[in-house]
Amino acid sequence: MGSVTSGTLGVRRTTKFVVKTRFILPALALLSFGAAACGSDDAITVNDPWARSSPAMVTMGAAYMQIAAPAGDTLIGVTVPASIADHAEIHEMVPAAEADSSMDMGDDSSMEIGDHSSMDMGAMVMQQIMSLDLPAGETVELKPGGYHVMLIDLASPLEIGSTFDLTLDFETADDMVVSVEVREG
Ligand SMILES: [Cu+2]
Repeated sequence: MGSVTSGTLGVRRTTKFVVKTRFILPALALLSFGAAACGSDDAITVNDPWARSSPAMVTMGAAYMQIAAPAGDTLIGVTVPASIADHAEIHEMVPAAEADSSMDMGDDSSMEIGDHSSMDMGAMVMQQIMSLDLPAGETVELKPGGYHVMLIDLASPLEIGSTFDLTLDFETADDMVVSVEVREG
């Protein structure tokens, strides 16, 4: 959980590309044995971090990105400078019916037909999750309508073209600071 300066990401990405190209054949050979031995290839990569611009009266913001952890990891926290927002949370989108339900685990007979109109098909609500699993070999996408980083109590509106730092806290890997670009939502 050491700190990483914000300039590191771009350098790391460039380096990774070169390494990957040069060692692609040995890497494939290793993969055929089901083992990835090259430590530098295990580095987590974060692509295209961006945030929606926020209207003047809105106090919450959302940030998105794609995260790949070749060796597998877990995102366990996100922090944002106080000059941007009070704090940040990891959120997921779930069907409203699921979020509201009182743990009625799929017992069909208990479904009362015509009882009420709470079954809003398609309605989604967001809720906080304490961690986001990053399975090995997969790219986890944070995007509108899915997982996202919620910025709570914005200090000021997020303006198009501005950038801010987000620190990603991983269970295994070192913290990573990414520069988030504000774009039109
Ligand atoms: Cu949210």
